Amino acid sequence: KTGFLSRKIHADMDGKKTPRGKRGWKTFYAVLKGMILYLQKDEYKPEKNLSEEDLKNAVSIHHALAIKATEYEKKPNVLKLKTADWRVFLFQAQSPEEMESWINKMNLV
Ligand code: I3P
Repeated sequence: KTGFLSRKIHADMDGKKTPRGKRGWKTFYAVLKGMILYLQKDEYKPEKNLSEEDLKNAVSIHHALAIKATEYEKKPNVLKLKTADWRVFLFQAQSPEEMESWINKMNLV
């Protein structure tokens, strides 16, 4: 699955709240491939390799849990992803259908 997702990092690897200055929203072209969610700066181009930045932003969704972020009311279509290493991300999808679809696909692996 691919599509645009805006990401907010809510908690870091230790489960602690992400510090101020690093809590902003950022839009990526997301590619869910196997157990990895790639968050790329630009739309995928087959002739181009992933940049170092893209690899750093990739998230393992093995043993992760995706749910609708019902408690987050500032933006619509936001899902919450908790990873196995205790990170927490918010992702805003482009429609309610897209959000549901991302949640289902993320929880499938
Ligand atoms: C954050 C940025 C986010 C905001 C967050 C701020 O600042 O303004 O948009 O989240 O608030 O800390 P920075 O870019 O300097 O990290 P919201 O959009 O959800 O308000 P928060 O700390 O209450 O999460």
